[in-house]
Amino acid sequence: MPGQDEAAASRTALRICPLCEATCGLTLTIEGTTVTGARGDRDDVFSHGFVCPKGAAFADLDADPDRLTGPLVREDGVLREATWSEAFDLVAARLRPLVEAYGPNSVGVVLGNPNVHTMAGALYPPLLLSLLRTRSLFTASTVDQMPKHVSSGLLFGDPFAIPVPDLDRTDHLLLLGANPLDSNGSLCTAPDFPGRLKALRRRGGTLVVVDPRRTRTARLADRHVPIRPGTDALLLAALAQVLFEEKLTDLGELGEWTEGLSEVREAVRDFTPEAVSAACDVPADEIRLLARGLAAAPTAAVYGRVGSSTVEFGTLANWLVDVLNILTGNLDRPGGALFPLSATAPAPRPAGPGRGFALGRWKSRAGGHPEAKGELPLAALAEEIDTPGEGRVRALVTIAANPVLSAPDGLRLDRALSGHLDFMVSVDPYLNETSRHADVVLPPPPPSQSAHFDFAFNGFAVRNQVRYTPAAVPLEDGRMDESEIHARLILAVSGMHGADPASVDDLVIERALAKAVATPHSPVHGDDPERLAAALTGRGGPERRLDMMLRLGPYDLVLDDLLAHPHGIDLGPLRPRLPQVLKTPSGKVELLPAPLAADLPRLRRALGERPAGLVLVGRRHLRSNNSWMHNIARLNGGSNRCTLQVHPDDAARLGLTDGAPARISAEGGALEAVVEVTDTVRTGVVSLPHGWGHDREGARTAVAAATPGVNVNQLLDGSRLDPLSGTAVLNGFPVDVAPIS
Ligand SMILES: Nc1nc2c(c(=O)[nH]1)N[C@H]1C(S)=C(S)[C@@H](COP(=O)(O)OP(=O)(O)OC[C@H]3O[C@@H](n4cnc5c(=O)[nH]c(N)nc54)[C@H](O)[C@@H]3O)O[C@H]1N2
Ligand SMILES: Nc1nc2c(c(=O)[nH]1)N[C@H]1C(S)=C(S)[C@@H](COP(=O)(O)OP(=O)(O)OC[C@H]3O[C@@H](n4cnc5c(=O)[nH]c(N)nc54)[C@H](O)[C@@H]3O)O[C@H]1N2
Ligand code: SF4
Ligand SMILES: [Mo]
Repeated sequence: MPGQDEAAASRTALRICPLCEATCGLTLTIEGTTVTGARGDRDDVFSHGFVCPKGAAFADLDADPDRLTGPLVREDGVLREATWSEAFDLVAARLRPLVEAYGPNSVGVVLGNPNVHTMAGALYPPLLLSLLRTRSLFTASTVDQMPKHVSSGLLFGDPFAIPVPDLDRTDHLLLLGANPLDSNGSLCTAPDFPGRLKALRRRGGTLVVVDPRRTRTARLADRHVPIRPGTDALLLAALAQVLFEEKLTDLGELGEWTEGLSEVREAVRDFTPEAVSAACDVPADEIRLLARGLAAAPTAAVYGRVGSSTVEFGTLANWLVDVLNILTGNLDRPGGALFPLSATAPAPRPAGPGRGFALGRWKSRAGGHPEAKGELPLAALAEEIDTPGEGRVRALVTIAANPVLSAPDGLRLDRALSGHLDFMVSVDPYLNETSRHADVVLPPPPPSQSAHFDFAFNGFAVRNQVRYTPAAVPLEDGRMDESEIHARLILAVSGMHGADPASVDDLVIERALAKAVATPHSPVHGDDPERLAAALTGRGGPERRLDMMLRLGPYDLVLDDLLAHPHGIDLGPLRPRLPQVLKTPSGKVELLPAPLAADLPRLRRALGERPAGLVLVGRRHLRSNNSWMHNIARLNGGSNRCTLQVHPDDAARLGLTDGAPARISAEGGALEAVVEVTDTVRTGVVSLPHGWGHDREGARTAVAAATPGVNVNQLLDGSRLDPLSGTAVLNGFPVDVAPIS
């Protein structure tokens, strides 16, 4: 009976959602080998059943008919289907000789956001980069969180020592430039962020939101401060100034682990509420109230994200966020901002001085931009390709990246990719605005066919926990696991083409164990690396590496523990970790590092600056994710549209009409978008989302192409950067808007 067969073929499987940083556990419904539905896993130890519309659309995303099913190679200018061995043969034949002829920096590597959402993206790029030895590394960090890495590097000596707000226990959250009700949170992994904010309000806590738009998050707050874009660093400096002036600083036990307090007091002296008020467009009295509220709360956390990062003073703002947490004694205490400890982090070293964090160790060839964390600004990628001269980037490897839409001046990059490269390879499931330029496209399988572990986000989670989900359905015939794609790519570009891809994992395991047995504080110190390697369990390289990392980690866990607990293992609330996390030369929190002090005069000059006209900010929509989810009909449309939001007063002044097109122009170019008149944006500010502009020929994303929208980053020419981090200024840049008659 067919009915019975169908029932027998229907089953469920667990899968951690890879679509945003919240890392919710999903229960997938599967018929045969097809995912037909997804709901929140109620037994997940961290997400407890939460799911958002993107996670609920997992089946549609997984089965998108526009996903590439096999590799493509370019022949006579046209991309055609190819076998995997043809594809890797071509990479080895074309890319390796360029490295040999022009040196390692002639190969650019671009790593995009989804690398932090795949196991392959966490496990393989470090080896790729160490074997290629290229300094031409560009990632999504320089259009996102690099200011945080730089400020953490300087303050704590470790760019990954990023404190996260203790959402579930804090009494007071001051949130700047983040809209977790739509983004579901970032550098603060918290499934059901909305529920956690509501719980904060319910237990009598206070939520303050600083955002030029009255976002869904702002609507939940006790107080919304509609700041003028780009001025968060001024506001935060004034908060610090008030704390000093009114003797509200109280470092508590942190005092012992901090140096430079009086220097900071001196540094913020000029930034009084009266001095910053006009630039921020926030009344001085209100700034004083904000500072007093922060100081008076039993526990509090200051947290800033994209809107205080991709701005002119991004690194200063990110630094001041932590300075305020320190001045109020809230860093590293329950209810404040704490450092998570993930299960795959190396076992903590004993406290003591470290090597610190160096900045600007080399500069980019064309623009002279200083490196940060080994990376060059993504905004400088096009000029590194199209500026002639020695050391020019001639070949590009893009992995899970769509810089034509995500970085400033996509048209220039478009031209650089099509006209100035000798070779390009993309690891991407789609043929989109960027990968359409590649000579070889290597598509990973849909997420249901991949295992999942959050190497990155467990380190930024509001609760220590660990979860692993093996692939929910077997790898389809003709597909290649993304880990194997990465391993074969590494072999092809490093002169080892044709070797067994398993040898890549063996090499990493060998290196890691050799280091661990020689490290005094490692749990395997003095042990025999060969015995340890033989003891690793797991089917295949990635699982064996996960097992190894767990064994070398802080919790005495092995892979089998994770397999025995499919809904995850809770490792408890965040705990204080100072001074152990510090790796500064002094072994202390260095409160006023020299590079930040040197950037303060620039901030001081901003006290007197006022934009003559409008400035533009971005926004995110709950049913979008950067550039690559507009191809899912269920997520596209409705309120998820690429409209220019304008305040009614500005619309009246400029003669703009709701629903009618307008022309937006800025230093990098001009665009046309439909106006949406709404008082959710403040006056003087317009908002256009990013990730749109799906009208390029040669891309294969039919649904997205039907409502393409425009690429907001085309308004930029790539020259506006936060100087310390090389991060593009994507928020708060000047634009002109006029009606189109
Ligand atoms: N104006 C403006 N610009 C912005 C932003 C903004 O707020 N405003 N935000 C910035 C931020 S925060 C970020 S992180 C960047 C993101 O910038 P990018 O990382 O360049 O872009 P994404 O759209 O996230 O997608 C990257 C690519 O990954 C592919 N992909 C999806 N899943 C997988 C997978 O499993 N494996 C592989 N190999 N590929 C996959 C997609 O098809 C897509 O081509 O954009 C930035 N750009
Ligand atoms: N639905 C959805 N979720 C996502 C993504 C997505 O594209 N869509 N992208 C993911 C990625 S890659 C990231 S990095 C995270 C980002 O997560 P969030 O940081 O929460 O992202 P946004 O929603 O862009 O929030 C930034 C806010 O800053 C405001 N803003 C702009 N300029 C300023 C300013 O100068 N000062 C202040 N105080 N505010 C300002 C904007 O109005 C906006 O509301 O989201 C992730 N989750
Ligand atoms: S909140 Fe993020 S992780 Fe959770 S279901 Fe939605 S997209 Fe997936
Ligand atoms: Mo991001």
